[in-house]
Amino acid sequence: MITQAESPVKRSHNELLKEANPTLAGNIGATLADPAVDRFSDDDTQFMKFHGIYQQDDRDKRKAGKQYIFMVRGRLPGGIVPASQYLVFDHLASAYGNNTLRITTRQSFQFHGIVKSGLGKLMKGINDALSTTLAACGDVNRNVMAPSTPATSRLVEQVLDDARLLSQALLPKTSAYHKIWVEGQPLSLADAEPDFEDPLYGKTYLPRKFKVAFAIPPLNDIDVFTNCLGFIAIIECEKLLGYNLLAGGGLGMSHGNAETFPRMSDVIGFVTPDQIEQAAKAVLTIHRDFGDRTNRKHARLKYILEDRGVAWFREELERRVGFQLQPARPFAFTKQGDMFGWHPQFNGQHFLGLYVETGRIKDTEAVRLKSAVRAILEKFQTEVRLTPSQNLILANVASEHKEEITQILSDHGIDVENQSTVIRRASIACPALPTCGLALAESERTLPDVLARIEGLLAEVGLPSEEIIIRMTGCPNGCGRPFMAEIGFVGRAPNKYQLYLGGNESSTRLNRLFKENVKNEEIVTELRPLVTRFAKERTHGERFGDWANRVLFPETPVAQN
Ligand code: SRM
Ligand code: SF4
Repeated sequence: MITQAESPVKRSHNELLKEANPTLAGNIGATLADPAVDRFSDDDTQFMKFHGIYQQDDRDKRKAGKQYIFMVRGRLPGGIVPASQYLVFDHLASAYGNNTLRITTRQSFQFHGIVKSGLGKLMKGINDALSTTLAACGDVNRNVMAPSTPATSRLVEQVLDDARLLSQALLPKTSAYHKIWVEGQPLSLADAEPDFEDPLYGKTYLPRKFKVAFAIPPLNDIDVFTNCLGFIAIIECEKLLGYNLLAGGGLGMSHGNAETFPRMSDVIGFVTPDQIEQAAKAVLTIHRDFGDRTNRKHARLKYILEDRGVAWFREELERRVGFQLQPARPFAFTKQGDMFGWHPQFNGQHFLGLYVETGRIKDTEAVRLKSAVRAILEKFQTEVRLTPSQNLILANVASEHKEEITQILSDHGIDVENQSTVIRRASIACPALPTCGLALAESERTLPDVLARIEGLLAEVGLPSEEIIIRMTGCPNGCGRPFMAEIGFVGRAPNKYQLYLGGNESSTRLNRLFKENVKNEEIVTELRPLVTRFAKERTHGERFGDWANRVLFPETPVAQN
């Protein structure tokens, strides 16, 4: 078989870069050690992604010339963060970043605003805390998601273990990361090892990023259908029988490029827990061998599924694993989202769900969330869990500590019983401006105000406590998964958004484009006739997304798992 990597067609620049420097070291170590430069070369920024680092600049300050800053993304399978690690991250964010920790939509942390002189120290600090940023970005498997809420099922911990297993099994084996960031070696292009070959990824890794997630029905909090590879836990009589394997999900698209589109994954079959590693490696190598290495916009696994079909994919997967997948088992998702406030766990302990506005853990004058979490962890060594909706869980809390934790939060401006409104708690925003180089419009900085206006509108039409899942992103890459929301705002141009409508509560349906260019200040005017009709026409208990899907797009049904 001729793989894409061997095909004579013109490969993208990234492919040639990886092939020439398969340890992914580039010139990073040497540039890091050179205090005279404030940035890395364009080629090195591609390698740095595999190390979990993005070179950015503060776009608010561009007029005065580019000021380079770095974003560092952690790798935290299932979003689990022991207290000792969290406290290190908290310190590193203040010492070398912009004094915030941002929870990502894949249950990890991002540090923003790091200048080059602090980058090495921050990276060393993360690794000294026995955490890593390796493969948090780049053409490899990314952070593996899994339900982290301790009340989701008694089997949460078992599923988390499987997520950790795959996270480890799919890690690239290059030693360059350790040499540069832990040992401080000034590796340069002269040290390139062109013969190095990763046992799983080969010399050129994947054509594009690869994403894995686990879900435990009936909760689809991790948006399992949006991942390249998904595992839906099948549980009977409190026993994990195995997983339905899904493949080919992904949301990123580009405006005006019909070759790119959001896609929900297909259900391929059922595997037992001892088969997941083999199956995951086989799916990953299908992407490796058949993905488009000529066009990075068309290189995700989802396009292989779209172009070659499920039957071909299943056959190829079975050929690689050497066994037949069992037929998929029945499953049903009914909801997504997080639990807030205090809740009992199955083991007699408790957890506290904390709302984090747009995922940014920070201190403001009124709400000092960053200081509060630090104070709680310093005193009780509480485990932190990050959720896919960018919220935070304090887990495994003993009954006798609940009151004091509630008091510490209250002293920092957080009322545990009344943390936020239903609309805000169900929302997501990506970072967008000023750090994201791809942002076409604001997201994180504008969503709170947009939500306030939508809340006003809902009160006006007599629905003051209606939950609507609203997500906003600064561009169509879809980092905040807007294409699954009941209302999705997708950045089109400065101050302008596409309006998508019709996602559902269980996140099992893509929404549809309703309007192309909506100015930020016209969002409420645009939504008013819709929510007014919804308030009058909805069937009993019908949600806005279901109403919009039924009424606004009656003749173009989309797949619903
Ligand atoms: Fe993303 C690129 C932020 C989840 C699809 N994403 C980016 C970059 C790195 C911009 C860049 O390439 O220069 C953004 C950094 C902004 C900043 O300043 O921090 C960025 N993505 C994020 C995060 C932080 C958003 C958030 O609000 O939390 C999420 C980090 C997750 C993590 O911990 O790994 C994040 N990105 C997602 C998701 C959602 C998911 O995975 O569940 C998606 C859609 C699902 C998918 O992959 O299809 C997503 N990000 C993209 C894409 C489009 C990829 C494509 O197939 O076309 C890009 C652009 C790219 O890769 O070239 C992108
Ligand atoms: Fe940046 Fe676009 Fe992702 Fe938002 S959706 S973080 S603007 S790439």
